[in-house]
Amino acid sequence: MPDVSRGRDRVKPGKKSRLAARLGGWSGPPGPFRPEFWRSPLRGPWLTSVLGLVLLAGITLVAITGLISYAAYEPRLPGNDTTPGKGLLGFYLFDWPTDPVWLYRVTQGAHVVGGLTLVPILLAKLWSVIPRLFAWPPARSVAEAVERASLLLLVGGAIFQFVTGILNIQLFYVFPFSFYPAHFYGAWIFLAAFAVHVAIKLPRVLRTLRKHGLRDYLRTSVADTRPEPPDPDGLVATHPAPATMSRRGLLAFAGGGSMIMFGLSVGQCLDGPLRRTALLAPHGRHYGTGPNDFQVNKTAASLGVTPASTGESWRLALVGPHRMALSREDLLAMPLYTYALPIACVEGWSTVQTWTGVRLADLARLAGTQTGSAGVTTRSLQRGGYFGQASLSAVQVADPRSLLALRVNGADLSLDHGYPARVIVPNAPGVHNTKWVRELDFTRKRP
Ligand SMILES: Nc1nc2c(c(=O)[nH]1)N[C@H]1C(S)=C(S)[C@@H](COP(=O)(O)O)O[C@H]1N2
Ligand SMILES: [Mo]
Repeated sequence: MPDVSRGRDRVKPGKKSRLAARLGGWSGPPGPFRPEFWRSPLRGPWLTSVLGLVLLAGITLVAITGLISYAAYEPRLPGNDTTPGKGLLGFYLFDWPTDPVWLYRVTQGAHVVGGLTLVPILLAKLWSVIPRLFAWPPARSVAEAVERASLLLLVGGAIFQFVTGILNIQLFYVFPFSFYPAHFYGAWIFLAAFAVHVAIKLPRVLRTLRKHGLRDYLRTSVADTRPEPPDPDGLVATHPAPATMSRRGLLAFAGGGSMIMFGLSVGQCLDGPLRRTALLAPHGRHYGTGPNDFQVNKTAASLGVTPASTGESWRLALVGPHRMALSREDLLAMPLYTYALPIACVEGWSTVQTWTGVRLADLARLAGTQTGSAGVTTRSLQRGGYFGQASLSAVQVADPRSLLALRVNGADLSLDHGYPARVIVPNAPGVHNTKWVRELDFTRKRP
């Protein structure tokens, strides 16, 4: 064991840069900028490698499902996208399918629940490398300066993505910018830095784990816990304190934190009694009564939708080669269809309900468009807010399960669920299921 009783101020400064030497032997700012400040004997390449591998798998999942979510928003259709000039970043976009109906429910649930589950692992990983983040001097060479700058993007990007994502799913819109473009551009900046970081570090991670394996360090008790051998990255403490926790204990702590995050959030993607376990989901429990008792994000009242504007005088405007205005009675007299379809919000929560209404394809035909040729832009009665309008593709309109829903679970829609009529499209993100529809505009040509 190295002598841990030595006072911090008596520690001889380690190898210092020429710059520091020229500064008259100044050994840099005190505290966290000095290697001897960091004394945990647990830090080292093995611990960082294990956490790094878990994070690599988790972030890959969260990144892919996040990019899928952007594609599901159909950003190429008018009005659906608020990122100005996504340009090359949209290279991978594809036509979002209506099958399988549960796909967006699963990918977005995985994105949000996965992100929450990774928080303790991310914090543990940052803790394991924190001496590196304070390394002084900031750089000894140009290459090192580039590496430090990329770390700034990596760590800053990760924190930015997690913080904006979590604030958003908590409906806590405190940032002074729009979440959607910020999270999208942030994702690409972070992913670029992440890819570089993985390319540089993965060989070392694999070498470390091949050399030590999982077992040796996991078996070690607190009493037998010793620092790893000194490493070129300076993760291992130069002046370690005695262990108060084993590496196994630290991983169990981080992993247990992860399981708690998972356990307290996954319920928002489930229907049935387990939904109540989603204590980390922010949504209140007074949605509506009977058949309408399921999640409401935006209430009618909050968006200026009143019983007066949705009463007898309400008409649905169809815009196309033929224009017409339909009352709710007119719609109820058309052929009605019933499907069980999910609402799956970008915020991760989802629920399957049984919807009854008129096919969008039938309404498109009534407006004079040819079968399968028309996309639609839906417009809501609401005043203000962001999601009063959405564009659906021709494929979405043509799907026989795409409905202008009038009823849910056998009862009329409640005002909060979109009365007199709302859109329900299989596998679409929730935001495209426009409530309080006043107009369906089929004039856009394909797609
Ligand atoms: N007119 C209108 N329709 C809307 C919204 C809205 O804000 N206004 N919110 C959308 C969102 S983001 C989702 S997830 C679904 C379900 O939201 P809800 O729970 O508010 O019904 O409705 C969508 N339809
Ligand atoms: Mo949503």
